[in-house]
Amino acid sequence: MSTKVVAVVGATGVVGRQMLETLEARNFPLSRLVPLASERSRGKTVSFKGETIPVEVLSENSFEGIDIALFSAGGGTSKKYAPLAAASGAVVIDNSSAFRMDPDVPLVVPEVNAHALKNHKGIIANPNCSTTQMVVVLKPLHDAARIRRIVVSTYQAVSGAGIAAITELQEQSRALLAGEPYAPKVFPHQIAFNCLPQIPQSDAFLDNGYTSEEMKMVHETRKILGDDSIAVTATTVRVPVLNGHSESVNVQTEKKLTAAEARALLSKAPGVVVQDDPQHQIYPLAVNSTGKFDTFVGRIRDDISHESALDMWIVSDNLLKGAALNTVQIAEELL
Ligand code: NAP
Ligand code: 3JN
Repeated sequence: MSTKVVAVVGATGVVGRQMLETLEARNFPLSRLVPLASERSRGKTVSFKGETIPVEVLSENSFEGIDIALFSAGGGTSKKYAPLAAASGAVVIDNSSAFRMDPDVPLVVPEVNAHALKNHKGIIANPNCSTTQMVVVLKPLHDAARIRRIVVSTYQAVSGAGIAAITELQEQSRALLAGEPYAPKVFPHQIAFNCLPQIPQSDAFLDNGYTSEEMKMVHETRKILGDDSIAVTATTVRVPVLNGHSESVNVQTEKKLTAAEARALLSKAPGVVVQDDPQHQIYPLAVNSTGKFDTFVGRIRDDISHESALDMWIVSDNLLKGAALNTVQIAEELL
């Protein structure tokens, strides 16, 4: 297998650092790693495979000689630099929402629609974390029984909102337990000991009353499963968990699928681990998902309110399968 020159744009960020760790952990065949970030990171270094590598400041000339560019530096940076990288001959795998719904850009979860990669034109999009962990579980159910409607509520960890959000949960929890005040800076309300039904925290609600995160789940799920007729409604909630997104998912299918049948299908599904023994209090937990490559599903049960629907609980490391790991898996598929 040939080795590649790989650039990571946003290498100093929460997701970028996970990308470096994932490339290393999976022994991705690279001949050179080029970590890129903003002017703020001038002089910084990253560690990779025991080496200390200087961070380079992103510029229009950063992509000469780059084979694969993994982007995780926000939508604005992707919109400006991903087309330049592609024009220089790199294949871009972009972790932002900038190109996800572009009909010319494949939106890929390898276990679900790796086939979409063959039509790429230099830019490939990585889905939103909440969508990724859901579709990796729903794909085998859709293939077996055709999903007609999904009702999902998410319980999203603060790590999805970056380093400042992680710090805010930690510091606010300590302050409140000590009886001291702590004014929110990142989130619009107290996040410690609370749940906030607004993701992302900075965006206005849309005219239809949903948030952009909720509408990402609607549109991205349909694109990845390749079926615009699936009805999807989502409520996305930030919870005081450091890492690992959890989801309560209700799935209505055209053909009746029992919980036992779903469990059997999911036990064979790639990237999925069934943890479903409620009598022994075994079900997926966010704290156990951290650092794991798999997506966990449990509490699988027949919906007592509908003759052809199932309920389940899906958990994954939002920084890994939700972001860095899926991006690296796409790069592995390209090889
Ligand atoms: P973060 O911790 O704030 O890191 C941002 C990274 O982007 C840093 O490396 C930063 O460099 C770099 N950056 C920012 N502006 C830049 C610019 N103008 N030029 C070059 N580099 C720039 O954020 P994060 O949590 O890692 O998230 C990064 C992005 O990943 C998000 O904006 C989002 O698009 C995507 N994301 C996707 C998912 C998903 O669901 N798939 C989840 C989380 C995040 P400096 O250190 O130099 O500032
Ligand atoms: O909040 C989360 O749990 C996931 C956050 C994802 C995110 C954060 C900032 C910008 C995204 C994303 O991937 O959808 C973006 C973006 O729109 O690129």
